[in-house]
Amino acid sequence: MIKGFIFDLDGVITDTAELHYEAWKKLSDEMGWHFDRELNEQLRGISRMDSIKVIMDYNKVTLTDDAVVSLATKKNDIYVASLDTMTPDDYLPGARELLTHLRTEGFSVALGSASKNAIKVLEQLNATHYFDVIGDGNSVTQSKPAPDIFLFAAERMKLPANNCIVFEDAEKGIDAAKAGGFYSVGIGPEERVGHADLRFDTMKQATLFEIKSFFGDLF
Ligand code: B16
Ligand code: MG
Repeated sequence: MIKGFIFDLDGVITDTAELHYEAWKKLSDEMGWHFDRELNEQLRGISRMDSIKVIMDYNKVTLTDDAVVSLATKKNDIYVASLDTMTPDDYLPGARELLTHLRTEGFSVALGSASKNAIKVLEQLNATHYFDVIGDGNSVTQSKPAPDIFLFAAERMKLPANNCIVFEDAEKGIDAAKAGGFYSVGIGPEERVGHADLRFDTMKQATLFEIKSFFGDLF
């Protein structure tokens, strides 16, 4: 039986990918590194330190560990400052409606994000009250495609994995949900999240009615 929902943040609740892009672009321009939207796509759902490694590998750059940490921190300072512009108008269309519906129907709801800034993002959106549990980049050490963040969220909700549906926009996020034994809903194109149990192009289509219709007897 489905009793809980676990939501990724960037690409599911809100589109912080654009703000991440602008911050990485600013850092890359300063460093003389190539960085474009295609490369940004590869950073979807992966941690900050894994992200800078992807950018450095692409640019065939090697630096000391301390230098890498300091550059990742610089990017984060740019990103965090840009979050101040985020408001409750910045939910992805359909996300707030689904969260509200889940609350009224009494489901347990958790966040399962790779971001260490998830609490700040939820505060900017005024979304904290929708979540019983917050799992973020500070909750576990192994990032997606390891299932740890979703297992953390389920455990805190006191639910087994097969009582929960994970919402994810990243290929590695769906991999993580499957590895943990969760049901999964992918948000985005077939080539990215086609391996989810159920897929929608956008959150707007992901209504509780559609989800219940698909998972049928599990509700
Ligand atoms: P931070 P999600 C992820 O969020 C982003 O998709 C990814 O691009 C970012 O690198 C990661 O959070 C870490 O974010 O630098 O704020 O800790 O999709 O897991 O909600
Ligand atoms: Mg995401």
